[in-house]
Amino acid sequence: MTETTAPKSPVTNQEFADSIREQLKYVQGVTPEQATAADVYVASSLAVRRHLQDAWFKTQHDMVNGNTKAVGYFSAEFLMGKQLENALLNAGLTEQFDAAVESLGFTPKDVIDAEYEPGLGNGGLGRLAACFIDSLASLGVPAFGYGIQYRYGIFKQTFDKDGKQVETPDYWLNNEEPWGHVDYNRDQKVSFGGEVVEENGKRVWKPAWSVRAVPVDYMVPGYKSQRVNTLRLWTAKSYDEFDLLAFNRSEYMEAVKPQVKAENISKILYPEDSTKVGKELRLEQQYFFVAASLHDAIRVFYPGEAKPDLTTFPNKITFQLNDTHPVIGIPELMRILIDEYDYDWDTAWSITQKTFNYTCHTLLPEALEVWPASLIGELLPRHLEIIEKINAQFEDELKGKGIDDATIERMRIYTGDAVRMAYLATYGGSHVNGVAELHSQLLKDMTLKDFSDAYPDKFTNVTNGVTPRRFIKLANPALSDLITEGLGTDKWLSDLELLKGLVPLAEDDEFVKKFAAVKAANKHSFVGFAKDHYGIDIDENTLFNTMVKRLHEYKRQSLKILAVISKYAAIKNGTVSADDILPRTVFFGAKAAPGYYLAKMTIELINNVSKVVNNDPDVKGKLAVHMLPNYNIEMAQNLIPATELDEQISQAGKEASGTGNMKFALNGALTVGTLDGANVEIRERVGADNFFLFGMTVDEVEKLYADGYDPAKYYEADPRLKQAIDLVANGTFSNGDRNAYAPLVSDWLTKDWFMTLADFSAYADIQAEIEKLYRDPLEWNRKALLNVANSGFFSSDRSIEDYLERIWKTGPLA
Ligand code: B1H
Repeated sequence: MTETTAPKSPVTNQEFADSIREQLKYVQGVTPEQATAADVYVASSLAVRRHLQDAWFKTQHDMVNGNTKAVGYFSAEFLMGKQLENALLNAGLTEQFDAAVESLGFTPKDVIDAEYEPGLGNGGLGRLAACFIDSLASLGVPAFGYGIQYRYGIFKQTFDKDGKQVETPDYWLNNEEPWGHVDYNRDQKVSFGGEVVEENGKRVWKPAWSVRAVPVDYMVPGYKSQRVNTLRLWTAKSYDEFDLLAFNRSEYMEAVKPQVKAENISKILYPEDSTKVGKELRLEQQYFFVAASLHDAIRVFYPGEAKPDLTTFPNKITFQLNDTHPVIGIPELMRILIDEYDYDWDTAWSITQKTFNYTCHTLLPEALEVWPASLIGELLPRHLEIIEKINAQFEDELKGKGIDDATIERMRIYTGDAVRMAYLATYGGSHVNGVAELHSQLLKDMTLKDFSDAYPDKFTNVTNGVTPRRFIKLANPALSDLITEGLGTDKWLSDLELLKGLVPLAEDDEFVKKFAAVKAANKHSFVGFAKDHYGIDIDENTLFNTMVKRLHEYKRQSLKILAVISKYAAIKNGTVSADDILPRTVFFGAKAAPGYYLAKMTIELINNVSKVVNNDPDVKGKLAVHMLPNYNIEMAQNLIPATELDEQISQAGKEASGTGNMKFALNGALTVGTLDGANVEIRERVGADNFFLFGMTVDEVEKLYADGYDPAKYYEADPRLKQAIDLVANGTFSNGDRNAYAPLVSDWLTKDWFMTLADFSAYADIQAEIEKLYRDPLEWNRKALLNVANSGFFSSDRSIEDYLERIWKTGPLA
């Protein structure tokens, strides 16, 4: 077939322009004169897709016919960010695009900016999935991303006049979306409810209702790899579009009920992060996408075969479960094999266990999903039977290993009314991995200790990474050019360890000054971005200090804001002389889960501290605080390159990895952080001298919990802390209202589960060290450059190579 010939070489400027014109004419239905930047964006995107089409076919063909096992990455979230610019880069079409749109009278940046960012993820976990599929394609590994095309992504965040978070729906599909290709002919039926009956000695599931899963395909072009993988996101449609009988009875609402019920499944992304949400709809979503994906994979790898030999399935594809959200796939594959393809239990189990692997992303026990068995029974009765049987087999296996009853009791997958998805995943797959060295160790020592004792060989680590294409090349073109200049090659974009070649340049003052100039230019650009997007004025001659991530108590935005308040008080009181004050601008960006009370109150506090501080003439030019609304990928791409000091200050033992920390280090920010998650590995690599470490270690945290933690003691002991908390309590940031933050203050003084107060003094103390270094720009920038040079390990390409070697046992297509 013609699809197997090499993909076309990049089109010329002229061809690209012609392609845009053609799309404008026949797809958009506008003349070049009528076209807006948004039209040109859509036309350009279609032109890029068109260009990639043959490589996409070829990759699919080679995947099915080649001898390399594919990867199926199952994830409830893919936080992709804007597509066009990234696709142009990976396809090698950036220059042609620039020339083409200019010839049409447009500015490339306006066209790129016209894209509406899809927000189909909450935070780090969803962005990791997006980085991973970029790396898989760039390494030439055949892969599918499987997930859900939510109609509404993560909510849009604004702040009301009191500084409270307001969530509005993110109706991203209200805009033309040229990237997703809806494929009605590759649909799957997904069923729910009903009962299981005995027929001819077989258990037969008679579901009560079904929805139609329709795939929306996104091309995932690899960087310079000539490979184009697929991100297949399912959307739920109704089989019973419309109940005409009800309509004819004038029951209009009733008439659309089946449609609404079906479409609700892919309606909205749950805006939770690091907590579990036990909602029926959420389980429906999880089952919906994994059931459709498993059937889809069988269809893809055994085309047209009614009785495929599925014992070969684990040689065709391996499925990675991104956290517990897709774990219902394990009993679903068992059900498919036994009920639909007549395999016996043991064969089915062997296939299933070989096919799945599980990544755990948390250490918080409350984040491990546990579904009520009663709910699974109602929604998926056949799966509950299978889970019961898996559990029985599991207990037998543990007994056979000589494990005592008390331990077995603790390890049960299914006990009482609880089905523990992390345990099901650990037993039901071949490998379990954590996402940073420390995290994987703590999983073995604590969260999944019994399992690690019983199955030590299953456990491994794969430290997270980020794609250098989006987070260096696109986000920071000036730094990219300087790196290429320093290394004499741009190969570092697909082999990030080459950044090591910059280490000697840290001794070259001229190069360090160029590096400093890049940072200054990025700060300058961000000032413009912030003015345009948020209407704020920023003094670029201040230290840019950033804390961006989801709002969660364990991440300790509280620690940062208390330190800011303490600094504010010191300036006001004259405890520091004007000359000693290092001017700083503090940026926060954080969304809070809508139902997370203390997190939302923290946002409100930050906003109101910002109001007071920024309007106080006494601190003008010395300290400014901005809570930037709606932190998303676009903001990250603009703010990270402009940041000089990055905050990674979670309580040790709570942040599984973090990936923002990697993006900042790679963009030449210094980190102030605790020994938590991937911070540990970043510090090891960039060197202890180039990282501001403070705070308790995991062991010290554990000891303090064991000894009995009393936050009030710390409040009394450090006058800086006492003053900061008193200012929150006495209404300084709430127009004199002493009740406004009472719940937060009371939590700090009586509970403080994440030990913000215990770490405050160390955090406040290290600020002096930070400011001292910043006063020596050459030394600061030398260290920042060493962060860049030594962070090549944190490429998601390296993460994927580790997965290939340690877990997936596969590699690139020939
Ligand atoms: C991470 C989540 C998460 N861990 C539940 N767990 C969710 C949990 O919608 N939910 O219910 C959504 C997300 N997210 C993050 O994963 C970790 O906190 C980070 O430390 C880590 O870097 C990231 C990627 O591994």
